[in-house]
Parts: sequence; C-alpha cells; structure tokens
Amino acid sequence: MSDLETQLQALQAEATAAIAAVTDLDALEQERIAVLGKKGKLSQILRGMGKLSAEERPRIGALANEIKEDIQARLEQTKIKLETAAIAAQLAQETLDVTMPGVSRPIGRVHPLNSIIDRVIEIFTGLGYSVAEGYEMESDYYNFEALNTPPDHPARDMQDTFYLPDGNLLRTHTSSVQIRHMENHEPPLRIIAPGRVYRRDTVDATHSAVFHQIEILAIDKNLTFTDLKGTLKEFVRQMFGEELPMLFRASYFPFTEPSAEVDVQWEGRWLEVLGCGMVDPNVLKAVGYDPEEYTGFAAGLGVERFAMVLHHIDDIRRLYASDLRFLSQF
Ligand code: 2NL
Repeated sequence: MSDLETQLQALQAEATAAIAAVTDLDALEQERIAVLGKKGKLSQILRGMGKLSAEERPRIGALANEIKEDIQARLEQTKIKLETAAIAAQLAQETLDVTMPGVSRPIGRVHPLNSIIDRVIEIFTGLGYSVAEGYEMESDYYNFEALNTPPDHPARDMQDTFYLPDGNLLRTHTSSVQIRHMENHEPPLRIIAPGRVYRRDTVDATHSAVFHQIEILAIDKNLTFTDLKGTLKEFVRQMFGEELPMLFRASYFPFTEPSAEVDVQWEGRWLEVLGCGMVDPNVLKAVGYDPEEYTGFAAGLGVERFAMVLHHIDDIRRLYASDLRFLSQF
C-alpha cells in the first residue's frame, strides 16, 4: 500500500470518529474546515500526488474522491441530525400550553356617582344644554348674595357652611357657577353645572360633608313653569327609562319663585328627586338681566341621593369607601 493510501485511510478513520463525537453545529463546521477546507488535511495529503507514478495517480485520486464524498456525506448527515435536535430542543423549551388559564386583567368601571353625572349630562346636552364649571372655593357674594340670600336670610341657617379664615367659603351648591356664567354671557342660555359641594353636616347614612350636585339653568324670553315641567318630565323619562307619575310640590328656595320639589313614583314608592323653580327676578337683576325681558327656570339634584335611590344603596358612605366588593356591582 502506498504511503498516500495509508494517510488517506487514516484521515477517513480519524474524521469519521471526530464527526461522530461532535455535539454542536459550530464544532461540526470546525471539523469540516479542518478536513476538507482549502488548507485542510485532505488538501495537504493530496499535495503529495505530484510524486506519484502515472499509473498510481488515478487510483489514489479515485480513492481520495471516495473518501472525500464519504466524509461530506457524514458531515451532511450529522449536520441534519444536530439541526433537528436543536429545533426539537427549542420547541420543547417554548412549548405553550394553550389550555393554561390566562392572566386575569380586571377591567375598571365607572363609579356609580360618575355614571349618574355622565347620564344626566348626556340627557341635558341632548336637550341643547352645555356644561359649565366653576370654583369649589367661592366668595360669599357668588354663593349667597347674588342668589337672593342676604346675610340675615334664614336659608343661611339651614345650610351650614364651611367658612374659610379669609372670608371665602366652600360652595354649598353649584349655583355660583351659573351666576358667574350669566355674568359673562347674554341670554338665551341653557347650562348644566355638575360638581362637588360642601355642607357642615354630621356624617351619617344619608349625610356627607362633601357631596355632588347637578344644577340646570335656562334663561330666555317667555320661559314659563310649563317649560320647566316639560324639561323635567323628559329628564325623568330618560333617566328612569320610562314615563313616571310626577308630583310638583310647592316648596321654597331663596333663588326661585315659585319653587317646587319634585317627587316621582317609582317601583311603587314616591321619591323626592329634585328641587326646582322659576329664577327669582332678584337673581336676574344681580347678573344684569332685565327680569321684564327675560325669565328662566332652574333645578338642582343631589347626585348621591339619586344614586342611592336608583341602586337601592342604604348608606351614603358606601359611595366613598372605595370597597371593590361594593363598586364591582355597578
Ligand atoms: C335642590 C334644589 C335647586 C336651583 C337649585 C338655581 C340656580 C340659579 C338660579 C336659580 Cl343660578 N336657581 N338653582 C333652583 C332650585 C332648586 O336645587 O334640592 N338641590 C339639591
């Protein structure tokens, strides 16, 4: 056997063993370069071909080709084996169990007070009203004086007010918003003023020192109590989802004349839902309107009271407790 033949057979044996021992694709590629690469072991052996006799050369050449093809086939087979194993390992690692329960992402919801406010705003904007906002800290003038409630007026005893050291106060109703709006706009106007208001009440099941009110106000030529009744009737129809028997009971507010409280019959019971009236001429005068030219109607409702009635809530404090067992019911 020629020297080259021995070398070639040794290379085949060595490469076969090395390829069989390889465990990753990088090492396999290194082995390919070491054996079959341009400067690899096979090329080195074949450099000795020049010294062969003319009759030996084809035989050794054929043998070299055979060995080369054998090594190539082993490389290719091992490559496929390693790639398949790599994919299988990756799949095993990334296996997704689609039957596993998902991660729960609780969806928030609108607080019952906000949902009442949203609904009332939607109803009145549908009737052509726009939302007006103002300040929670007010002067005596905007909260009382301009609303026909002079310092010695009994209404000031009825509503216990938070007075601030500087003489300002926390608004007891959102009427001040409407006074400011009237000062800055000419009639006709229709506005709705939702907001937080303050009273010095002792907190119990039906009283809170901070609560929410929505007032509505319309000013125009020739507005009458009938316009007020029609507006509130439509409001009640949309709010309760049906027409309800309504009772306008004569009442008193300093800023309206005449004044009324409105009861609706719902689920077999009479419920007081809001107060209303024709804007007192003194209020119109205070904002510079001529009461001979313009009239207006106004109404106010307590948001907490409405929420309690609509949702059968027994204690106003539940509305502020942020207890999800309560809130998630709405
Ligand atoms: C109630 C009653 C009411 C008004 C609010 C009002 C505002 C202006 C002029 C005249 Cl600027 N009136 N607001 C009128 C009648 C009743 O609220 O029970 N609120 C919870």
